[in-house]
Amino acid sequence: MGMDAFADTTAATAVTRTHCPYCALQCGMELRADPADGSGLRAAGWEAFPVNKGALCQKGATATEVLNPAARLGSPLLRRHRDAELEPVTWDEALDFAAARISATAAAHGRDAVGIFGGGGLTHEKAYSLGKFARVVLQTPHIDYNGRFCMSAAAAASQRAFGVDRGLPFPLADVAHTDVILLVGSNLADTMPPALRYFTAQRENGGRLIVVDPRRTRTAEQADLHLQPVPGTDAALAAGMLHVLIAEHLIDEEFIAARTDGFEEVRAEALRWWPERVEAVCGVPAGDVRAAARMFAGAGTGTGGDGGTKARGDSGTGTRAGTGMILTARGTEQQADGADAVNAWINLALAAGKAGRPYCGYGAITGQGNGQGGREHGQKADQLPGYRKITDPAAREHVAGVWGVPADSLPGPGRPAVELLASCGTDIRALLVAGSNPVVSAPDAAFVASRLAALDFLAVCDVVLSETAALADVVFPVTQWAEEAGTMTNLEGRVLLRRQAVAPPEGVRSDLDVLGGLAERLGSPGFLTEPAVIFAELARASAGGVADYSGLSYERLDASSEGEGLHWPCPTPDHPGTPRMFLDAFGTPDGRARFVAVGHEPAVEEPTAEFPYRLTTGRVLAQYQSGAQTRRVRSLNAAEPGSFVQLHPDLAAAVGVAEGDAVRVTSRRGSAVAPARINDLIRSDTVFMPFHWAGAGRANSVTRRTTDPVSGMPAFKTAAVRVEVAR
Ligand SMILES: Nc1nc2c(c(=O)[nH]1)N[C@H]1C(S)=C(S)[C@@H](COP(=O)(O)OP(=O)(O)OC[C@H]3O[C@@H](n4cnc5c(=O)[nH]c(N)nc54)[C@H](O)[C@@H]3O)O[C@H]1N2
Ligand SMILES: Nc1nc2c(c(=O)[nH]1)N[C@H]1C(S)=C(S)[C@@H](COP(=O)(O)OP(=O)(O)OC[C@H]3O[C@@H](n4cnc5c(=O)[nH]c(N)nc54)[C@H](O)[C@@H]3O)O[C@H]1N2
Ligand code: SF4
Ligand SMILES: [Mo]
Repeated sequence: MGMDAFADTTAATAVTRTHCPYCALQCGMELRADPADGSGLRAAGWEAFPVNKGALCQKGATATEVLNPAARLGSPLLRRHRDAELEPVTWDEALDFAAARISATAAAHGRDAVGIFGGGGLTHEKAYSLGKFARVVLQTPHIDYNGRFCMSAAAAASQRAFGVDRGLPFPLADVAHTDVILLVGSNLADTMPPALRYFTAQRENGGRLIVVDPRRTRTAEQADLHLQPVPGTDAALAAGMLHVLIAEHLIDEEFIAARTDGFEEVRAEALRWWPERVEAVCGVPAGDVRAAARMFAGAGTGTGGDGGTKARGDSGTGTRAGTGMILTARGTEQQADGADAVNAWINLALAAGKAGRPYCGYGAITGQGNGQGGREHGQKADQLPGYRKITDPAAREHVAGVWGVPADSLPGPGRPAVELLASCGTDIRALLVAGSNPVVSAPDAAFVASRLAALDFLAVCDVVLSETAALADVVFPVTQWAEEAGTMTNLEGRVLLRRQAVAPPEGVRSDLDVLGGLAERLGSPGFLTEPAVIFAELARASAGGVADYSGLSYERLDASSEGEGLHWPCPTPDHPGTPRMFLDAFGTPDGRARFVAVGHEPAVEEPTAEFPYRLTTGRVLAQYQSGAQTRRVRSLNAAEPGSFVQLHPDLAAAVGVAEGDAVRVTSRRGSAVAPARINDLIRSDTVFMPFHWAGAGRANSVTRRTTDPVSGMPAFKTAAVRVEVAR
């Protein structure tokens, strides 16, 4: 089968089944020609696709608007010298200019002076090619990506505990059959609306939901029990719940002995976290800590213990007695102790024996469209394809063999994202950005913008003129989701084929063509640019790795796309894929899960007299990430036109702010100003801002560059701030 099978650009009545350009749910969608729409296409849910079953959120439903040529870049742009404006140029001129500047930088300052910043929304083919381009063409160690801001803490924690990081080690649909869910720092009602149905089904089946979030979100509204901790104190809360399990003999001694190591040290630490002490640190009433622990263990809630399937809901399937899951997202992970906090939650799941068996386990809810796949195939500073370590001699040998270069020519590990951006303009002199808009989304964004401005050369590949592209010397206008074939791995480790539905507009080329064009000019002709061919090479490069894709191909993915799909690892062409991991053994060398002894570190930046409150940040339903795409969609912009500051009536009264007033939120880094939204859905010592906007309302003007030492994750979700009326 040739490439044409995946590029359906023909009849006006044709329906192309593909996947949403945005989040990690990767909802299946059907695109139909619609001459009335500026993009020529209309999106609808794809009923047979098992994850979203026909549902789309409002972002997915309006995603075709960003295909409209009127919304996007149509030609390469070039800034000829520092004080010049960006002007349209030909592709050859833009590629020649960029290649010349990259060569000049490497000649003057060494190969290490050139860096790449990628994105977790890019297809595998793009992410893999960026990694190969860095190591083979540029021969620089310096490549990292925005996934560092997103999933890195949970990834590091899963590797420590289970030896493997696959966001959900089971299909999302399994949550409907687990008895108790502990959902920590996720507002999935807004961030993955079609996923909510599985949580609703779980409660209809007789299950219980506990939500941990400093805000009473639409997700928390669904919970049987909602705990509202002080931001940044999750590790202490998890230790307190473990304390209760130990004190009340609710731990699973048999499971701990049979399947895990390291409990003794963790037990000793947990004994120091009695519920009243937890209340003092986390602001969660001791009684709620006890109730949550008992509910999670399946004790004292009327659930558990009947030894079989409970069919209490209409669906007749019920939840399985004694099962439970802990799911985390960015609230608990984007902290200065993010990996430790996640391990504290994993410790709780292991102690309760709720892992490594059906309808049990820990999962991280991955965020970006290819957040999972983007961290498997070499776009990360310390990594080679197949989720291999770049420091592992056998991994280097294998991947170098696939690439046809000597293993000792591959550079070593580079710097994690925050450090990479901070070294721009000093030892990094030239940077290529693809698939991220750090001027809006990076922590301490004003500092980051100043570092980018200090570069000798910045090139950006994007669909639109993002705030970051606007700073560039060269902007490459690229094709996006429905205009090209590519593969993605969703939050369940399910590998998906995104099919092309429409021809790209005039003047636009793929990121893959940009890399191919630069490689040729930098003396490495023949760099692959065909997605299906690149995927075949990626599959070979991943063979034998943790994330083994070697049994996958475009043909297999195409054929499997309406069924369960194919979950990695999938090591041979007849392997059925692995929807559920860890049922027999965990991914560590000896197959046993590890308890990780973690303490509770204070949030590093504790409130002071000058900065007495905490800022936490996150998302709203109608905007996506830095907003580069969704701020260009009319209906989404009408729904959420700008930033805001959410604050409790008591805090508003204390600082003299009324509804709608312009509020200034100031930290040691800087200020953001946005209108007040006053309600009692948030703790009275904490304010919340979404991060989707540039300009005065930019939340990341206030956030800090402090990172988690284990994973490099920035502490986006706690900063000490002052709050006042902006005059
Ligand atoms: N609409 C929309 N959907 C998206 C995205 C988007 O930008 N917009 N982005 C996608 C991506 S990349 C991601 S990563 C996901 C993120 O998905 P989520 O993690 O669900 O989103 P957030 O809003 O960042 O954070 C979730 C919650 O964490 C809470 N929180 C803050 N501090 C703490 C804390 O200390 N502890 C705990 N337990 N909770 C805390 C916040 O109040 C917030 O409600 O969403 C994906 N889906
Ligand atoms: N304060 C605060 N800040 C945060 C967070 C938070 O919770 N709070 N969350 C963090 C998280 S989890 C994340 S994931 C980051 C995300 O933040 P960013 O990394 O800025 O992510 P996006 O806005 O999705 O940027 C993607 C860019 O790529 C472009 N694009 C789309 N498709 C393609 C393509 O195929 N090729 C190329 N070259 N470009 C394309 C889009 O137009 C857009 O400009 O933000 C982080 N920042
Ligand atoms: S939930 Fe995520 S994947 Fe599904 S339609 Fe919305 S943005 Fe797209
Ligand atoms: Mo993310």
